[in-house]
Amino acid sequence: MRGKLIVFEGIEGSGKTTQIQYLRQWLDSKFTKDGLSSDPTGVIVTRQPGGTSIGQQIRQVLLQPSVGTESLTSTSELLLYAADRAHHVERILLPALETGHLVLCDRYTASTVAYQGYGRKLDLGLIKTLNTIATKGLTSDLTLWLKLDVAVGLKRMANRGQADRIEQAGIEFHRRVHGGFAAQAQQDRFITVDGSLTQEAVAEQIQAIVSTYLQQWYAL
Ligand code: T5A
Repeated sequence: MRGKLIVFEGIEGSGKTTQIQYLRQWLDSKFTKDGLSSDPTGVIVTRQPGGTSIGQQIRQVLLQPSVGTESLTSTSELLLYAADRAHHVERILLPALETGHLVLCDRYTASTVAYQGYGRKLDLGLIKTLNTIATKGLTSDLTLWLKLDVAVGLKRMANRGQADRIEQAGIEFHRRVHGGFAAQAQQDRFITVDGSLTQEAVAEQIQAIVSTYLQQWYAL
């Protein structure tokens, strides 16, 4: 059976990385408890950008605060995210899904729509085309949008220390990004999660949503 792709999306500090770890632990214990440890063949956690070794180099160029006196242009930024995605889809996502894995991916195509489309104001039609090329048409089976107020997310990140290049963009940029996620919220299999609650409460919401999908996918 082909695997399934669950994507986590949201603004900076919305809690994606934290929630992926919660979900992974919950899935591991659920599959073991239900005697399904070999079906799916295992949970894989990955991310964009930076889910491959080449992707990590691309991630560094994208997120380091500056390269000498030069800064990336919006178009070079877009193409680097697309390059990371093309490589990651072909090297990690497609092989994992073809061998039946359940994949949890930190960010995917909706981030490019939100950040480069709404945030940088690049052409949404061009982004759609690039996403289709980079993914070879692979779409997520479920996208969880961790919805959070922009100021709260940025405050969480500020508490964590040094900001990366994208985090350093002004609050208006991040508000447009938030609007970009909201604009995608009516899409199929794009589910909104309240990211403002405690970590445990957010994890419970996600487990309830994923449970209904596991029933459809694996008859659990
Ligand atoms: N990007 C990415 C684009 O512009 N275009 C694209 O196409 C793609 C794919 C990637 C950057 O690239 C941009 C978006 C990003 O700017 P990243 O590191 O993957 O960088 O993305 P970030 O969102 O910056 O990831 P972070 O790890 O920094 O944030 P998370 O994963 O959303 O949040 P998390 O879980 O690390 O939590 C952040 C802090 O908040 C706390 C945590 O303990 C942590 O300190 N926290 C909570 N606090 C209170 N209540 C909760 N419920 C909390 N949950 C977490």
